[in-house]
Amino acid sequence: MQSKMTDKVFGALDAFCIELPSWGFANTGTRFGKFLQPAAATTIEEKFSDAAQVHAVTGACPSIALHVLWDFPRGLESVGEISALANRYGIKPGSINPNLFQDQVYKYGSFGNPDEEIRRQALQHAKDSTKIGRQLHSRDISFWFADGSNYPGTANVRQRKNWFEECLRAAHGELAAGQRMLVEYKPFEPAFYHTDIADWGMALLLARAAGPQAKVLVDTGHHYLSQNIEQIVAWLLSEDMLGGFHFNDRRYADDDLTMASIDPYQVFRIFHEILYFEWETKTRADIAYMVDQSHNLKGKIPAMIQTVKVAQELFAKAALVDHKHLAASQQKCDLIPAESVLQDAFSTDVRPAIREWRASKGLPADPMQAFLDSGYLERVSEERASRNMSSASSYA
Ligand code: LRH
Ligand code: MN
Repeated sequence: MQSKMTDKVFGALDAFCIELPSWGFANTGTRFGKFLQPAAATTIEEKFSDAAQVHAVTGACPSIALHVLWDFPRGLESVGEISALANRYGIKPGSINPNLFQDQVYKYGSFGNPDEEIRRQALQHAKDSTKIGRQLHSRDISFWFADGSNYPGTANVRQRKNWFEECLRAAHGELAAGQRMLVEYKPFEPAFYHTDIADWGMALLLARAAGPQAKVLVDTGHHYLSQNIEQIVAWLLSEDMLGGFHFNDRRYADDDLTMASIDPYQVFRIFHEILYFEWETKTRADIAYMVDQSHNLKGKIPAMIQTVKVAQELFAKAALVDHKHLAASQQKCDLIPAESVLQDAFSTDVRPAIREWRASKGLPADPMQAFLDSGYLERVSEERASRNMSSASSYA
C-alpha cells in the first residue's frame, strides 16, 4: 500500500516536465573567456542527441528550447532538418527564442531603436521566428531584449516604450491560435544604465498591450538579490499573466548557475506559490517550466541531469505542503504553524519516493550513474574533441 506522501510525489512528477535549452549543451562561457569541453555540442543534431540522453534517464524533459540564430543557421530553410531531428531523437521542438541582441545593427536597440528601419528589421525577425514556431508546432515564442542604454540622458525611455508597444503588438498579430508570446524582463546587462523591459511590471504592461496571447516569462536570475521572486510569481498568477520560467541560480547577478545550486529554498517557495494557487483555484496553471543556464566549468550533460533531478525533487517537496492546514494557519495568523507547514515539506526526503516513481516508469533509479555507465560521454568526447578543442576565443 503506497503511502499518502508517495502518492503525492507520484502525482507531482507525473505532471512535471522541464524544457532544456539547446545553448546549455554548447561551449559557452563568460566575457572573460570560455573553457572548451571535448564533449560539447555544436551542431543542432548534437544538441538534440544530448537532450535525448537527459530525457532518457530522467523522463522529465521531452522538449528543447531553440534559439533562432544559433540553431536555425538557414532560418526558415532549417525547419525541415529540425523536425527530422525531433522525430529521430524523440525530443519535441520547444520554445522558439528570437535573437534581437547579437547583430551589430542592434547596437542602440531592436524594438527600442530610434531608427525606424532597424525596428522594421527587428520586427521581421520576430515574424520569421513566429513562422518557424508555427511550422514546428512550437507553442511559445520567447522574447528577451537586450535593449537599453549605458548613460543618463542618452535614451528617451518613454519613446522607446511606445516603440516596444507598437512592435510587440505587431509581433503578437503574427501568432497562430494557440501560440503564445512570452515577454522576459531583466534589470540590467548588457545595458548598464536602463533596460527597456527591466522588471515584471514593465513586462506585464507590455504583454497586456501586445494582446491576449502574451504572458510574462520569469528568469530567476533576472532579479536584484533582495527581490521576493515568489511574490512576483504570486502576483502574475493572480493576474493570469504568468507564462513560464527560465530556471537557473546565482550568488550575485545573472550568473546562470545550475538551478537550486545556491538557494534551493527559493525554488521551493516558487513551486509552492504555484501549487498553492492551483489548490486554491482548483485550476492547473498553464506554465512553461524551462532551464536557462550556461555551464562554463561543469560537464554540460551531467549538469543538465543534476538540474532536472533537483527540479523534480523540489517540485515533489512543494507538492507535500498541507495546503488546508496552511490556509487555516494563515487565516488565524498562526505564524510558526504556518511557516512550519512549508519547512516540514521542504525538509522531507522525497528521494526514496522518487526512486519508486522512476522504477514505476522503467527509468533508472540513479539517472546520473545510468548516464555515466552508458559510455555516451566517452563516445561523443572522442567524436567531437578535435573540432571542439581547437578554437578558444579570448575576451579582447
Ligand atoms: C538573457 C537570457 C535570455 C536568453 C539568453 C540566453 O540573459 O536569459 O533568456 O535568450 O539568456
Ligand atoms: Mn533567460
